[in-house]
Amino acid sequence: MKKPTQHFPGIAPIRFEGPGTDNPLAFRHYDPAERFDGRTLEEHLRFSVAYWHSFRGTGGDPFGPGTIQRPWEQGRDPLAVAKVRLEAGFEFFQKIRSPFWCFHDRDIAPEGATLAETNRNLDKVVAHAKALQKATGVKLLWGTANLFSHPRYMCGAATNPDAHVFAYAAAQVKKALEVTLELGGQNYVFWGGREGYETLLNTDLKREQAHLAAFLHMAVDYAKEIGFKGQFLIEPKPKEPTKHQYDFDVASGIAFLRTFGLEKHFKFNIETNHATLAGHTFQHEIETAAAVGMLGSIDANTGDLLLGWDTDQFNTDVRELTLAMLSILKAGGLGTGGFNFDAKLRRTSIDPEDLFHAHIGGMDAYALAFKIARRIIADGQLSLFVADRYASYDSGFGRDIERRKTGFRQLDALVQKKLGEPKPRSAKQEYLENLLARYLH
Ligand code: XLS
Ligand code: NI
Ligand code: NI
Repeated sequence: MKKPTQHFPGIAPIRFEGPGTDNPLAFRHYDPAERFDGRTLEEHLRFSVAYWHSFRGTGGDPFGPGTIQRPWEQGRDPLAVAKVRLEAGFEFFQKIRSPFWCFHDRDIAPEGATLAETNRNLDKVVAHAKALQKATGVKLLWGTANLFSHPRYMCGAATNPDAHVFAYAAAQVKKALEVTLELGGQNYVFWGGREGYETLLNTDLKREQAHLAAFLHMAVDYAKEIGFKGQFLIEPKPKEPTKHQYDFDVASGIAFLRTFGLEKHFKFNIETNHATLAGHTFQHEIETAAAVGMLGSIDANTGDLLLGWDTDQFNTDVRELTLAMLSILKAGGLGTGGFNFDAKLRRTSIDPEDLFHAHIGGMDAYALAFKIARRIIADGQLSLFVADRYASYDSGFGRDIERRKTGFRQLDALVQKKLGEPKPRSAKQEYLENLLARYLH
């Protein structure tokens, strides 16, 4: 048999060499085989590569075209190129030791002249992807449909004022669900990039939100019909490309899902850079979802604090990731979710090797954060502090408040007859920041 082409010649599968290594193409903290509580780190972290950035990203920005030219992007038949590109992708997933990948329907196969032709193109590439998944053991973390790039979606997909566009988007998601099922996808993501508006002068907000809900109900119904059991995920983002997006953040997502009776079917895919665009920390979004049992998956990246858009950089900020990991571990992990590197190379990082450096940095930072967070939890000092801070609710009238067994009249009597003035107690933020720093360094 002919040996398959090596798209990343000279780069061997990345190995764990430990914190002391000076090999830039080795893991320092991520040892996929290391065991914690009977599971390997690979099973705990469930890393995933985002196909759109790592294999469709060209480095283009609003001021200039792409800078990144991959050797495998050659030939005139877009379907043939799509298949070779996918092979390069799977070689990368294996070499970077990523157990999962994620894609949009339009990332992997070109659109045809009609929806039927587009679907046929997709089927051909999906068959190839299925074979590659089987050969490599790499699995699909989630699938999704691109409902934001094509001009037909310029005014939204499910929230488009034209029902014709809604119908087209429905047909597209129908197919994307079938394809995700075919590839054994463990989740399905809705990111509503153009589900929002630019101005209320031309927009019926109430109707658009109801249409979005109808769309999601149809997706739930169709998944049931075809036997897709993966977890549905909403990926909130406050803006970009649309000025006002309906899935602004986790809190507005919860309100939306509950308003329309969808909360049982959805969890959240939380993206670091989307959290910060909404004016929140990454950890805030995780805690908000976890508090209602709706933490689903993570799109792992970061923004640039000096830039006001989704720069989708690889995140190596161990402090931020440790805080996020603390909240994730406290919530019992991500279940069928994982850490998907929805992150891209800088426009100036044009070598195929840069894909490795980027992912190694991200994976090592998450692995280190995971270990530090576990140490913090095992030590128990932080959680003891918090537990103690709320201890007055553990018994007596505090417990009655939590159980709703008391009211204003009783509490008023209690204060006037017994308790008097509360004694303020320091929240000790600086002490706790120093405590955190001890684990980090
Ligand atoms: C864009 C989103 C997108 C989703 C998938 O900002 O992060 O990449 O993850 O549609
Ligand atoms: Ni994302
Ligand atoms: Ni994003």
